[in-house]
Amino acid sequence: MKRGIISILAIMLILLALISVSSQSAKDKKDSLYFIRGDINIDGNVNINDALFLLGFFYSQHSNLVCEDAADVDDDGVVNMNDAVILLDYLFIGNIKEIPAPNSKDQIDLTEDNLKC
Ligand SMILES: [Ca+2]
Ligand SMILES: [Ca+2]
Ligand SMILES: [Ca+2]
Repeated sequence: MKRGIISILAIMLILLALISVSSQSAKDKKDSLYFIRGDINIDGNVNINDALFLLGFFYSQHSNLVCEDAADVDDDGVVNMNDAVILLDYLFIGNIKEIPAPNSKDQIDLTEDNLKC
């Protein structure tokens, strides 16, 4: 009888552990998936402040990228000056008509890379 209760308790503990692990990985996935490309300062909009934020990241030691994926404006898997140039072109010149997904919260990054977000 006692053994039966211990077995049930053990199974419940294992189930609880599995539930917490799976909800944690779902959360990690969500955090890494949802961003807006070009919204480099993560305020919900893509505008001049994002280009300035990226330039500040390159030229000052004081700013950090919260989401590297959002700063990878051309989605080539690397964050560099070209991303700032493309963002400025998209915003002000218009040769770049659109930047790769995600452009809103209901889209995801369609390409694999080693960037963190
Ligand atoms: Ca922004
Ligand atoms: Ca890039
Ligand atoms: Ca990507």
